[in-house]
Amino acid sequence: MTQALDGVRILDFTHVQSGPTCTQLLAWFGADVIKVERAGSGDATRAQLRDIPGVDSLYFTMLNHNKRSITLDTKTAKGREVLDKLITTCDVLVENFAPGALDRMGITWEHIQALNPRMIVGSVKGFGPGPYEDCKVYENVAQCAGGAASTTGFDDGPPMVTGAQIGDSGTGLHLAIGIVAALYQRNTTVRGQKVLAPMQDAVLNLCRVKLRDQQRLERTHTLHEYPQYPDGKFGEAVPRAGNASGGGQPGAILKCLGWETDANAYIYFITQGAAWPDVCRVIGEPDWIDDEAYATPQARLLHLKPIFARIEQWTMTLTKFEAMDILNKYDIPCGPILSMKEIAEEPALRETGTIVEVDHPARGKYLTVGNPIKMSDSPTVVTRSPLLGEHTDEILAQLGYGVQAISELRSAAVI
Ligand code: CAO
Repeated sequence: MTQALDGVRILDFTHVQSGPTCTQLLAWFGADVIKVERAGSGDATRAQLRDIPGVDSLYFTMLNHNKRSITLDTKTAKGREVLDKLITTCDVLVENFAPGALDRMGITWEHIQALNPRMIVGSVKGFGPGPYEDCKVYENVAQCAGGAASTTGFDDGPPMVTGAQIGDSGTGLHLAIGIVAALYQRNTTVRGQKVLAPMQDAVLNLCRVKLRDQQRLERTHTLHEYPQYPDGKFGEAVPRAGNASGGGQPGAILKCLGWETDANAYIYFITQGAAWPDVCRVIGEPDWIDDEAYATPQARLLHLKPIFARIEQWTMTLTKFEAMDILNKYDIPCGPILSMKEIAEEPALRETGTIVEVDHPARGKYLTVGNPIKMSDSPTVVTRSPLLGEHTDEILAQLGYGVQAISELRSAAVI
C-alpha cells in the first residue's frame, strides 16, 4: 500500500527533540527523511541519558525512527557542496538550530531559493520575532514562557512544568502540520515557503483555554470552576487550578483502594451534569438528586469540595479499575491514573501500534511510541533509528558521487 507522503524527500537538519519529532512524523507518513549529522558525534541525544554504554540512547532511538542518516561537516566547502546537492533534490528542509546558526553556515533563505525555489523550509525556534528571538530554548523554558507553568500546579505552590513535552514534541507537531499545508499549497503555487513554529507560540496554543479564563477573570473577577471558588481569593492573573477540570464539567483526582502504597491508585472523576443522578445513586446519596444544594450544576459549584470528598469515600473502597468498570456502566466520565509501567504493558495500545517493540542492532529490543495518528490508507510501519552515518555512502551515491569521490570525502573528514 502507498503512504500519504510517498515521494516527498526531507532534508532533516534537526537535533534534540522538537525538530526530530516533526521529521519522524513525516517519515511515518511515508516521506524519505535524510538526517544530516555531524561526523563523529552526530545528534547530541545519541549520547545523552544512555542506559547502555556506547549504544545510541533511547532518547535518540525513540525520536528518529524510519530515517536515514548521513554524516557531513557542513562547515567545510566540500560538505557545503553535498548539502547544496541535497537542497536541490529535497522538497523540505527542517531545522531547529539556535537562531542564526543556519545563516552562519551560509544556508540563507536566499541561497536555498536560488538552488531550489520549490523548497519548503521548516524551522523550530524558541521564540518568534520579538525581545527573545535570539534566545536558545529548551522544553521547560517554552512551558514557562508559553503560559503552561504559571497555570499548572497548586494554588499554594510554585509554578510547575508538566511531564508532557508540549514545548518540544508539541512544537514538532505544529511544525509538521505547517509543512504538510505548505506542501499542499505548493501544488498550486509551485513555490516553497518558510514555515516557522516558535515553541512559545505552540505552548500558548495548547494553553488556549487559560487565555480564555484570563479574559473571563478580568470581566467577572472570579472563575467558578476553579478550586479558589468560593472561599479563596482571585488575583489579576489566572491562578493554578490544581487538578480541577479545565471546562464546564467539574472534575477531580480521587484516591482509590491502595493509595497509601501505590502512587498511582487514583482515578479522575468528572461530575458531568447529565450523569449527576447516576453519580448520586452510585455513591449512595440518592437524596442529592433533588436536594436544592446539589440539584443543579450552578448550585454544585458552591459545594465541590464536600461533593468530591463524599465521592472519594466511595472510590477509596475500590481499585481504580473496579471503579472504572462501575462508572462506565452509567456513562460517568472517568479515567484511571495509569503509570508508565501500566501503559507499557497495555495490550490494546500494542495492538493499535501506539506502543511498538523495535529491534535495534546494538541495543536489542526496546519499546517506543509509534504513530499516534491512524490513517486508513497510509499505514505506518515503525522501523529502527539509523546508526550514525549508516546511509552516508548510499545517499552520496544517489547524489551522483562515485566510490573514489566518497573515499576522498571520508579522508578529508567531511563525512
Ligand atoms: N556540521 C558542522 N556544524 C554543524 C553541523 C554539522 N553537520 N550541525 C550543526 N552544526 C553547528 C551549527 O552550525 C552551530 O554552529 P554555530 O554555533 O557556529 O552557528 C553549532 O553546531 C551548534 O548548533 P546549536 O547552537 O543549534 O546547538 P546547541 O547545542 O548549542 O543548542 C538548542 C541547542 C536546542 C538550545 C538550540 O539549537 C536551539 O535553541 N534551537 C531552537 C529551539 C529548539 O528547537 N529547542 C528545542 C530543543 S529540544 O529540547
